[in-house]
Amino acid sequence: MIFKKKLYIKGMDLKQNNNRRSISLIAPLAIGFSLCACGGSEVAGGGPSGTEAGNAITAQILIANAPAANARVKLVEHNSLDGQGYIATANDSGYVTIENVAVGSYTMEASLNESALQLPVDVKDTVSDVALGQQNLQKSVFIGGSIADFIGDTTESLKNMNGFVKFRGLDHSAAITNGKFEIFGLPAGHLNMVIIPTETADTVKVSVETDAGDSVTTLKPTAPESENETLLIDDFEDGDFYHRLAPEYTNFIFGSFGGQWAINTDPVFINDSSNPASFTITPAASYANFGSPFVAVIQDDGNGGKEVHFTIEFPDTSAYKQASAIVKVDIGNSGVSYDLTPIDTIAFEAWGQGTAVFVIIDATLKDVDASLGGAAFTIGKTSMELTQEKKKYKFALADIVPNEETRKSATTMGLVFHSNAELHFDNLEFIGNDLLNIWKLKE
Ligand SMILES: [Ca+2]
Ligand SMILES: [Ca+2]
Repeated sequence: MIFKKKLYIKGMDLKQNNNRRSISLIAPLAIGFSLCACGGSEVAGGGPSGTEAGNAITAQILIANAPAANARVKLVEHNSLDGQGYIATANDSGYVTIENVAVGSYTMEASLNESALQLPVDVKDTVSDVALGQQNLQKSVFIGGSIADFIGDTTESLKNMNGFVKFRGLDHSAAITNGKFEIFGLPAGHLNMVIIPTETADTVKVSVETDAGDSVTTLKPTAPESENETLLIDDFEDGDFYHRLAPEYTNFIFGSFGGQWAINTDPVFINDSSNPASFTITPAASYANFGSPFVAVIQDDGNGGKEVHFTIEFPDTSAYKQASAIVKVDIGNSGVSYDLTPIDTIAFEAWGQGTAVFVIIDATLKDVDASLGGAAFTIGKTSMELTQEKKKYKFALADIVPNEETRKSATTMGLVFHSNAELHFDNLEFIGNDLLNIWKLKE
């Protein structure tokens, strides 16, 4: 069941706006509709209109994929609140035809027993037919209960209000008595509901999204869909080896902050051509670069910004089968784990050549076999084939680390390589809710 609440109250307050009665809203619509002069005309289901001039709306109404004989069909102007319109009945084969329909926008509702459907129908001219094809009835929807509960408004006058509930474009209405109402047999889908008090208050409009068979008693205003926030972890524009939040949320210790980027290799040798166990990283990274070898691989992105960009060549793989390299960032302080629960999705741009494995690591894990090296601390991973074209990756944290408890302790994330590669990398983002809590709860 999906609820989307679009509630507004005309004027500011239901209690105080006594002057603007609902009739002022309803009347123009009612007048507009009366020009249609079509209410109540019943057209039996049957064949096409032959040589007669005029349009026809045709459909075959089904229930569980069988003809819905005698289904009641009504065509109501889509903004209308009075439920008046064209009426027809499906024949034994479920076919229904409504002829000579005035130009306009309508909602077609079909119903049979406890099933119903609604369809928007646009009639653009008075000569072209509108064929709606086969349409299946679905279990209808119930809306009811207490108006105050339904719209989540505890205003006193609403609790005991009297009035009517109506639906735009549909022939459904119900009385509200002492704040209570019940409507059965509504077609599933988007329902534009209007609450019209008999006195002392303005109309209230709500739109309700329903699925077949729903029983709706509240719009659940307390649970609006929370907007996800996106937190940029690093875009490398500052050219340093800390992620963007490191200076604020990590400690300055041993001459530097946490939240550091690094490239680590196993075996540990880099750019030593005399050592057969050495990796070659280009541009050449060394500890001479401002204290971190990582700074060297932050390069111009060709569009006025910066990105991580390097190639890595592995040592002789016949001698070092287990060789690996990782580009990684500590989430916070070195050696401290963080609860990643606020993260829904981890996103970044990556492209280049070769295979990378995106990993999440908890280096605080104790019960691991030290001989396995850093890989033993991996709590989640997913493989990615780098493409020549820039690509935005989005990984749901729950997919990478399915165990909820495991997500609560992580130190590091990064990309692991097991063979030669070229990597472009930029714009690491966390997407979720209350993302700063990852760090704040550790303060
Ligand atoms: Ca960038
Ligand atoms: Ca940075």
